[in-house]
Amino acid sequence: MHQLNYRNAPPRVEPPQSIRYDAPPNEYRDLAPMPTIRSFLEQQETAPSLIHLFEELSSACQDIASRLQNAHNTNSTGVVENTNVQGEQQKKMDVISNDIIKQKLLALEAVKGIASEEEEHPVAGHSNGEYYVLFDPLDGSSNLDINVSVGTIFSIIKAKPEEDASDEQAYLKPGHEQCAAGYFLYGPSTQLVFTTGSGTHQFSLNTDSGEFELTRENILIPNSTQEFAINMSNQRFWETAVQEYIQDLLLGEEGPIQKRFNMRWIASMVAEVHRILTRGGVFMYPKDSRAPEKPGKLRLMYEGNPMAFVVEQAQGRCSNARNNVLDIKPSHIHERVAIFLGSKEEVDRAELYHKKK
Ligand code: P6P
Repeated sequence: MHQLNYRNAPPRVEPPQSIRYDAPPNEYRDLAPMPTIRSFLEQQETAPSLIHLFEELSSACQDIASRLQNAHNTNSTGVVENTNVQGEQQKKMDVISNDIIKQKLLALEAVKGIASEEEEHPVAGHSNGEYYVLFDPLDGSSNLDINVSVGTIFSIIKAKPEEDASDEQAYLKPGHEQCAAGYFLYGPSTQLVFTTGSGTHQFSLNTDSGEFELTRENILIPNSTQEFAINMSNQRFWETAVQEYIQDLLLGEEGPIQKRFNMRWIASMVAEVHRILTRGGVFMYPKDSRAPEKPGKLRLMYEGNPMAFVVEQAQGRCSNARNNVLDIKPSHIHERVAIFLGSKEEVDRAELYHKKK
């Protein structure tokens, strides 16, 4: 069992190795408590204001997790009348989750402003705040009524004192400028996965203590995989390069890739990314001829960029099939992007099929 005692821990050694922590039996917990968000980030010498932001965001998402547990009992899985800026029908829990996170973050001195999938425009916070927080409060909420995992995705970028936090231009920084990013996954357990630029790490909510505890440090995505995720019902709308790539995946051993593939599609990006961080794979949401003016379905600022940061810090890749997502210069806050994300070998291969075209 890996030594859990973090008191006077030696400096972290590189290169990172992926470590799964076997929690000590409860009777030993007081001797070697599991690292928490605070103890872990303090050991990484993270700015105290960012640690506090993480703690407050985690508290908000714990609240969301507990409300989701009772969503069916409180008739909260349905839709509300209005549609959001995306033109999508809003779920009650979308609105509730957005309000919980927005209220918690705007109360923080460190937050200069927020942008949300559920808000048409950014909302200014404290004028001296150091950070902008962009988030999708409840991704995959169409799964709520069937009780399938959903999640919160967040991206944190440094603010500049002279910027106007009510102007979306202030938020439009390429993904490689993020200082932190991650997601909360509301499933059989509540998980938090994040990066601050020093690896990608997983914390699991201990419902007894109410603490998120480190359960996987320096997650590494396997370089190759035999599992892909795409919504096959859109096949006729994809670009030729995507059709040919997926066709070759389906040909398995008899095809040019010469190995059998399995397929998954959960229709909840957070769950797909978590599977890929757990066992590898490639997740794709390509451009679609039904909406040729849109580069993809998923949103760059609060889905593509945060997931790209998390995945790249776990030695995977995230591309729009032509460029690294993290290098895209954003042009508006709700901009969409095509996503090819996960095991490096398959993201590289998907790009190659596009280059040939
Ligand atoms: P489709 C959820 O609505 C979402 O934004 C992602 O979480 C998910 O991967 C995708 O859309 C599912 O899209 O077209 O299969 O319903």
